Amino acid sequence: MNQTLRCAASPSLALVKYWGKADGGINLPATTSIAVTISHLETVSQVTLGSDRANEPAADEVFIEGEPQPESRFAPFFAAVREALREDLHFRVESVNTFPTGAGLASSSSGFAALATGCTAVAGRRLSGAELSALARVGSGSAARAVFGGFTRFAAGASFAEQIADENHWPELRIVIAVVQRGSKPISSRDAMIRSRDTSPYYADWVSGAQSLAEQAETALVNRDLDTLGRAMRQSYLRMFSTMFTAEPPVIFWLPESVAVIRACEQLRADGISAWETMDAGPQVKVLTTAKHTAQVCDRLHRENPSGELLVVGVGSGPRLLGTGAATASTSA
Ligand code: 2P0
Repeated sequence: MNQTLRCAASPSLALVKYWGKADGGINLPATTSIAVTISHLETVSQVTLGSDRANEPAADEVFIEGEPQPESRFAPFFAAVREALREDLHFRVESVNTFPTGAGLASSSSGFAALATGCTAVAGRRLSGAELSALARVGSGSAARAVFGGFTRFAAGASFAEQIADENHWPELRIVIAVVQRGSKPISSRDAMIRSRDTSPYYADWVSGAQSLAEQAETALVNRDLDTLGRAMRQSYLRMFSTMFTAEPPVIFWLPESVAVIRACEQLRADGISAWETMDAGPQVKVLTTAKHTAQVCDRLHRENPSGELLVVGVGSGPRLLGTGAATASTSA
């Protein structure tokens, strides 16, 4: 009988961005990123273990929201799983997201964090946090961070991310996600990242300035200093986008509604409310604030875009194993 289990993981939202890859390995970051794992949004993956024995699937299969995924996207990851486990195992995976897929809400981070955790657990194995992070990284760079709860650092050139502080470090922190458009983005973040590196005249400056922003952000978040963190965040996302705007051809994920949210955050700050926005490879805007100001932030953003959806989340935990299917990980050999 096949063994099956389910694993849930939440996305890693970069406060200071990973944008660009270093040479020498798969998804090694060119820039240090600082991130928070967010609560409530999750990828839930059901992982079924096959093997090289007869009558069991010999190939890996992945379905997201019921759609079969191209083998090439997952092949390096499954090869890394087999290498880490030193076993010729194969997996069937069915994943669903509790949030829009491929719309710049970091579904690849939660997706590969859930997969790395689920594939190793279903094989009855437990890796260290660093090993799990390195494995998830092969699937997607940002997933290296999502195997941890709380706050993380993924240093330039490193093969795994590390936790800076756990999910209890900053309980008042809230993230208001303004979903300005659902649906997939016109270009994948991976391709946009490659194009920025290969064609933007600003890419080298982006990389050389990133370390200082990461250090400022890390100190600020250790001190729970939202305004200092916010200023480093703002520089990070705007510099990242400057490499996209100046790529050839340019990559423009922003929509008019995204800009309206950015303007609304400026207004909130002018009114004395700490609300600091960031954006990723998509049109959604994520606004960091505190529990005390969340209602005012939501009111202001709702007035700006009455038809837009707002999600309020906090700091989340790392991946968790859910109920099992036909058998549990502990029953495996
Ligand atoms: C981040 N992003 O730090 C940055 C900021 C989007 C903008 O990591 O090629 O899907 O799989 O390593 O992780 C999104 O890119 O890229 C991302 P790959 P990934 O979260």
